[in-house]
Amino acid sequence: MAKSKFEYVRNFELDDTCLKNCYIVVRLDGRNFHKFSDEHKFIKPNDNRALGLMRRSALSVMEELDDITIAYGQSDEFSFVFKRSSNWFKRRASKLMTHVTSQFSSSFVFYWKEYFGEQPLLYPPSFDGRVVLYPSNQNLRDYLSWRQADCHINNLYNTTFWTLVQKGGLTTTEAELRLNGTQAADKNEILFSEFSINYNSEFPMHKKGTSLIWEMVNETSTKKIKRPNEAETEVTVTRTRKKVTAHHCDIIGDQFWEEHPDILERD
Ligand code: DGT
Ligand code: MG
Ligand code: MG
Ligand code: MG
Ligand code: MG
Repeated sequence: MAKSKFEYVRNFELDDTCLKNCYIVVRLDGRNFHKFSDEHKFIKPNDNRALGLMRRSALSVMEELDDITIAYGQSDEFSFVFKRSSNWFKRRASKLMTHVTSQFSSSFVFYWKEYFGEQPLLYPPSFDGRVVLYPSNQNLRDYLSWRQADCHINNLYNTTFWTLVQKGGLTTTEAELRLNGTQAADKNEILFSEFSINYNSEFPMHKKGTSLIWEMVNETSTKKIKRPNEAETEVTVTRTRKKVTAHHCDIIGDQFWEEHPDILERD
C-alpha cells in the first residue's frame, strides 16, 4: 500500500532502547507528597495506611507487568528492577517507564478505600518516573543500598524529630534546631535517654522499607471430594505457586541475596 505523504513524521521518534545486559530500574516518586500527606492527614512520621497502599500498588505493578524481579519502596517512592535479560516492549525506556507509573497510579486510586476507608481521596495523585540502567550486579545492589540507606537516615531523623514534638512538647522549629548537626548516635541517644525508645525496636517496615520479590510459596486449601458410593470427604491439597512476597529486612548486606539467589542474573 502506498504510504501517505505524512508518513515521514514517524522518523521523528527517537530510539530509546535500553542497553542490553543492563538491569533496567524504574523509580517513581509521588508528586508533591508533602502537600498530599498533609491534606490527607497522614500520621507522622509513618502512616501505615499510606505505606500499605504504596505496597499494594507496587504489587499490582509486579503482577500485571512482565519481568520485574525485585521492587523496593519507602516513603512516597518505589523502584522496580527489570531482569537484565528482559526484552519486554523491546526494552523501550518510555514504554517501560510509562507502564510502571500509570499502572501504579491507577492502582493507588483503585485501592485507596481498602487502606483509607471512608476518608476520601481529595484530588488525583500523580507520580513521576525515571529510568536508570545498571550494568553489573554490584551497581544494582549499590543502587538498592543507596535507597535503603536513605530510608534509614530519613526515618531516624523523622522519628527523633516527631518524638521531640509529640512527646517532648517542642515546636517544630525547636526540634529542628535541636537536631541541627547531630549524628545518628546522638539521635539514638535522645530517643533512648529522654523517651525510653530503643530505635532498634521500631517497626522493620519503617526502618528498612519494603522489598517485594517472587518466591515459591506452598498454599494449602481444603477440597470436598465425593466418590461413588462413599460419603463426601474433605482433603487438604498443597500447591506450590510463584507469589510476590514482602520483606522488611536489610538488603545492604549479603544475607538477603544469599537467601534469594534467583533475583540477580550472573554478571
Ligand atoms: P516531589 O517529589 O519533588 O514532587 O515533592 P515531595 O513533596 O513529594 O517530596 P519528597 O518525595 O522528597 O518527600 C516525600 C514527602 O512525602 C515528604 O514530605 C513526607 C511525605 N510522606 C511520605 N510518606 C509519609 C508518611 O508515611 N507519613 C507522612 N506524614 N508523610 C509522608
Ligand atoms: Mg515525592
Ligand atoms: Mg520521595
Ligand atoms: Mg495502542
Ligand atoms: Mg524469603
